[in-house]
Amino acid sequence: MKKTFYVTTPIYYPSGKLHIGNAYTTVLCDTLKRYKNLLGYDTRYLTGMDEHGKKIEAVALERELSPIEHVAEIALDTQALWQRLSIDYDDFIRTTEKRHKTVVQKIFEQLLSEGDIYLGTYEGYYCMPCESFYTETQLGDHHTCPDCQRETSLLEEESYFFRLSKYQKRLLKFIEEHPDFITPETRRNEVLSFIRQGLNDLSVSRTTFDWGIKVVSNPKHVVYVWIDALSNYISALGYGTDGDHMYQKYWLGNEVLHVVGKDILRFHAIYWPIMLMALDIPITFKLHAHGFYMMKDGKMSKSKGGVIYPDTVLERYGLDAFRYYLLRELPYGGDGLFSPDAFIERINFDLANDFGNLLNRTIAMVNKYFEGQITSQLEHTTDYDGDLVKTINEVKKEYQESMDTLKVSLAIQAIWKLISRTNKYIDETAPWILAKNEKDMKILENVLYHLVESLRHIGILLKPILLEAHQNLFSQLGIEPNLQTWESYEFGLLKTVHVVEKPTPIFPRWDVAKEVESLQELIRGKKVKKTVKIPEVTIDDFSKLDLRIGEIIASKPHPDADKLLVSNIDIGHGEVRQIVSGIAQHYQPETLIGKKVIVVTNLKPVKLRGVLSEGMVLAGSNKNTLEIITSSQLNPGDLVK
Ligand code: ME8
Repeated sequence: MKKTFYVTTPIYYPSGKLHIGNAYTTVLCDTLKRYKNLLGYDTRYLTGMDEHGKKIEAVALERELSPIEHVAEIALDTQALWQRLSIDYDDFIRTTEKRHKTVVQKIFEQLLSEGDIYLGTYEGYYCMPCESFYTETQLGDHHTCPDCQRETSLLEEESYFFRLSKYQKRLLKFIEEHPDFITPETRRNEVLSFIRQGLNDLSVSRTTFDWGIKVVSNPKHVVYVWIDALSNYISALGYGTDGDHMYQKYWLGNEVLHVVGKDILRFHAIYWPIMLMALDIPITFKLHAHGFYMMKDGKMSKSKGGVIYPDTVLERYGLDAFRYYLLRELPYGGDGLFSPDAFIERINFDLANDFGNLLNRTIAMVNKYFEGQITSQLEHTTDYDGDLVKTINEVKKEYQESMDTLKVSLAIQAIWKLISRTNKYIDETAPWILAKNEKDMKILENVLYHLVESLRHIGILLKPILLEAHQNLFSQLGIEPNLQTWESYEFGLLKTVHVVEKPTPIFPRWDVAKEVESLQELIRGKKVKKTVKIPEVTIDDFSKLDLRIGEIIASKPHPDADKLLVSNIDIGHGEVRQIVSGIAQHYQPETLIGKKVIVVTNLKPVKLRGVLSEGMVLAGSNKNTLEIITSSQLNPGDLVK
């Protein structure tokens, strides 16, 4: 039977578009899953969205959407993003799903009936964006939030509390007895010292909003974020239901890993294991809390801007460049900078020069000297073969040790050690000199064989990391699938080589100054200057539009959207159209009556927030104002050309 590996990301808040920080954790877990697959594990990867809470409700309201509409939209966007990043997740849980709610309600009632949860009152300073209560001593000057520096408000409410204090000793003992439960070690120490200071009982319900999972036995309360959110790791496996085979297989299987950022370490290292203890569920997971990617100007936040979004980077530089940078640049245990300069330089140096060139040169030489085909010629040795093979073997060990301890950046550095060693092997053996002498042809063939064989090993190690480039490498070198496996990581298994005729570079080199500037503009939130012109249209394209004068005969606010007005417009020849326009912030409906406007009459009808719109009214705008284009002399039905 295969060993099992269950890996999870945090479930992200749909409070805005996901940024590269969120993408980092998701890519990291994807890489770990692919690594375990390479080793032959049976893997399961869970990610998802944490969709409840006051803040999400507020963001939805701001967008004039219901919370469920808002979260559904972000969940779709997020899944589309993960698809673009080739994230190989097996399940995407949303906390608004029934399968999750049922489990949370069951867990809450069980904790309540066993006395681990009790009813009390809570008073504290509440920060809405952070969804956290603080005591007065934790606040900054002017009662501001210690995390985000925004204003807090003093709230008192009835709340259920979870008896963390009861489990303090047991948790401490558990962590002390399991030295690798929390990594890195510095995080483990932080958790230990936090617990030693004493745990306060935790408020786990709210009555001040209702966008959450209701407490079954007291529905004026909703379950407050952490019991709801943390349960996702087992609700997604069907825990507590009849269909719990995934729970049996993966939670009670061989390896369970929660990967989180340092920001939510405490919740996962303290609340979650205590919840499991109270529920009598085995703590099978290990917890890894990584550091943060920062922007030059500070922290990334979904709501504050000044961040960089994965889609824009992906679109321009491609999947592998983005994955490579994320995984390579964040040091184990520490924070890292997302810097445009370093990003472009890594693509140019590591990917295009060191790696891409090695592949290109190797293929070019096999074509030039042997018409694309060579066989193993191990008896025609050079002085450098031994050291190259030694590096191939050493690097495998280093890579495996690093991956097993979640030091992915170090694993990548090990691969680049082999890439450098292979590049050096070209300099040492100087194939172009060997090629000058007929008697050295066998040695030359042996040298090229070593290069291809080394690249094959590099390809195997890159499988979890560079998803397109490793396939490209195997196909350009003509490596069969059975020699792309972990089991085939052994020098000499390749017997014959037949490379493509024309190598295609796998990573383009970029102009550093130009790219850095456009990345910086993206970060500042500006659109990159378009180098393409606005596309031209012909007179035939233009004449497809039917533009006519229309007279507004009635107008009223849209029943469900503050920004929209619904108008009835006479477009001549006895025809009246209903048209919805986004002009409510600029016009009172009654002031529009009698205005003669330009209407696009042959626009396909659509429903805008449930109201049919059969055309469009033309308006001009700049950053200060918006104005409907009107006519004084013309009449309804007159053509505009
Ligand atoms: O905390 N660098 O959701 P969230 C690296 N819903 N990783 C980063 C990052 C950065 N700058 N910023 C965010 C929540 N992350 C809760 C989780 S889990 C039961 C509930 C990553 O949307 C990192 O993994 O705020 C961090 O822990 C997570 O996104 C926070 O995501």
